[in-house]
Amino acid sequence: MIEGYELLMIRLPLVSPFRTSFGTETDKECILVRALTSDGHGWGECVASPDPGYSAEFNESAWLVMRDHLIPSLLRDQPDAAGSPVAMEWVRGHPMAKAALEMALLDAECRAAGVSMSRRLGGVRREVEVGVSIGIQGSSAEMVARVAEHLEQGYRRIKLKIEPGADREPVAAVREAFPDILLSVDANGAYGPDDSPLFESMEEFGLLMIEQPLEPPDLLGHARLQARLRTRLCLDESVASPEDAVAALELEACRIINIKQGRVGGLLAGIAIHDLCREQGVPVWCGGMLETGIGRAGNLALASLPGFTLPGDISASARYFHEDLTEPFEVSAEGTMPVPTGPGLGVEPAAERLAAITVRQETIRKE
Ligand code: OSB
Ligand code: MG
Repeated sequence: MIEGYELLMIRLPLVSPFRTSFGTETDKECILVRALTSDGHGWGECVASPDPGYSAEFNESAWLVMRDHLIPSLLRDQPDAAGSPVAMEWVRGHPMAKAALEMALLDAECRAAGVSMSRRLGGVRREVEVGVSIGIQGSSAEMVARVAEHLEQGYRRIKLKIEPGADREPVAAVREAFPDILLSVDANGAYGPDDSPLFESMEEFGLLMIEQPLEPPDLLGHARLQARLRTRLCLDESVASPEDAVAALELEACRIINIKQGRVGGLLAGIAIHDLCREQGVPVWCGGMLETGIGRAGNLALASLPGFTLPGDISASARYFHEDLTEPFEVSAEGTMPVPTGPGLGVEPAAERLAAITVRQETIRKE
């Protein structure tokens, strides 16, 4: 039985500011959820940020919709983890809030059954290939230096954030310094329909993909751009559900999909997108949202599924935090990370550490 949920707002300083086309983050501030069940507890991490810059959700909206709408539905309907998306379906939108609650139920069930999350989701790998996402830097020279550091650490794929005014030049500099690496760019929707010449001019860099060049709702624009390019487009923000993935593939708006469990409404929805893409021979990879060790453990479990054939944005704890919330995740010299094998997510935040970074807490219990 689901007895309640605990909501925790936490704040962790980032080792360095992370700049994207939609803003700069200096701290990781997010909601952790703990499902309290008669069989024990389970953790989930909500990938929303303080501001609605990446998508419409943000921490306060997620907190309220969980507290006042989603959790009361789960307490009333008492679904198992697999049934939780249906119990939450009446609430329109809010995929990140829903995903966090589902993750906590999955973790609780897996822990109680002594099964790892990877196994539960259908994972087939014990370790996954990982990449790193590098924020916009002050200069091309700094960008090249950041890339060099991460290549030395073993990362298998480098992704550069770009925005108008910080695109061709830093990418050209990195490509010149490292002619053979797997290199991609992510615009977080910062460009418009008039920017196809820019992307055509970047064909010469042999990019692995261009992630989310245009605004999220613009599937038609992505389809038109993809038709003009050899370089593959990858959608992130545009795919907020399995139905969006069906539409994107049918419209040929992309040739690769970035799967983030939070953005698509949960790990189970992530599996649905994975399965669809696998049937159609479309590569997928696991995106990231600067998660703490809890969310990272979920990402590793998801990335262990067979269709995740490109390195994910799953980097070492040290790339994000001086001290993670869980045991630190590390990247091997070969650019891989082990998939947790313990029950559930396979991680448990240390109570003292958690208390030190919690800025707000509320528990919602079954009456
Ligand atoms: O667009 O993939 C993105 C981080 C926050 C919000 C959006 C994105 C990102 C990243 C970082 O690129 C991925 C990570 O290392 O977690
Ligand atoms: Mg992205």
